[in-house]
Amino acid sequence: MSNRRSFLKTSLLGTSLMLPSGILKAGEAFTFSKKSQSQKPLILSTWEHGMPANDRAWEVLVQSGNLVDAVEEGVKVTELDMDNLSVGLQGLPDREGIPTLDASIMKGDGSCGTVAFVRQVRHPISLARRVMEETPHVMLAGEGARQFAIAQGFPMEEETLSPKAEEMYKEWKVESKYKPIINIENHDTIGMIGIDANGKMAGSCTTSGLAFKMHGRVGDSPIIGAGLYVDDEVGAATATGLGESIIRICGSFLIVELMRQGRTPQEACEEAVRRLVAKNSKDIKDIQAGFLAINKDGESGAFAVHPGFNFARHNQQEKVLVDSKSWFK
Ligand code: SD4
Repeated sequence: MSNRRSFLKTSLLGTSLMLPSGILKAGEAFTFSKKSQSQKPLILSTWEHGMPANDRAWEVLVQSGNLVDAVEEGVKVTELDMDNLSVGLQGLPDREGIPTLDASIMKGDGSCGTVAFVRQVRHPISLARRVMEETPHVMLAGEGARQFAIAQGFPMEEETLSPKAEEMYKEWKVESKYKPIINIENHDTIGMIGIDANGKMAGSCTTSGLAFKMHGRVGDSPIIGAGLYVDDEVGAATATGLGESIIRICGSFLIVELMRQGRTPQEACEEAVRRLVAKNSKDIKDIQAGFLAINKDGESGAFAVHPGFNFARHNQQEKVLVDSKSWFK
């Protein structure tokens, strides 16, 4: 193991110095050949905050060779990002003014752990990992998840809203109307999927969920198969956007199963969006959802319902923010 690790470390370090970084504009996404897409290791994350998260994940992968550590540590950056109002305790609260968090982590061998509707925990992704590694269960929710966090020595945080969240909550209370705004406040969840040099895969997903949701509402992010799914035999997928629309089609599991049947990651993401649009047709103009996928050859894909979804992609050649294509133009 140490030999493999030091080899991985050396080879990654050698190339990481040469990584160019930048932003691909809409239309440039996926114009590269299939061959150039096929890169291992590879890390993809949703949205622009995926860039610093991927940077951290890449650094951990280079240093340790451990992809599960990488996807956990990567999204922890976003959980602490005070500018992100959809991830972590600084996220926008539910309609009672309480931030409640959802997270999941999964390995390609089928191991997984998730927490839902958990309060006062700064790093729900680490709690999800403890569920995976320290319990016989897959999912803990609400007060039970919080008690488990205390038992595991996680510090409990005050439930004071971040200044920005407090301001927006006060504004929201004036009318108390719930209407998600496409690509804004409600869509900043981070989903991260990665494949290492040996073809092993892992993923993580963490969110404070929809702003001003009903107390107790759980989205797709902690639902294995909806917000995240990873299978070393086939590939990995993660989702962002209106969780209800993603749960209805078991989005991430659907994408992995489509890849199992021979679709490319891009084709699988597009088919999942087609299905999501069909199952949510009534409100589709107000629903944003986006998917990311990787297959076991290191090819990747992304697709969204509406324009505006982007994602961060890090491999040995580049670290870039890419605009996803979408169903509606
Ligand atoms: C949810 N999928 O709770 C999350 C929200 C989200 O980017 O993705 N925001 O429904």
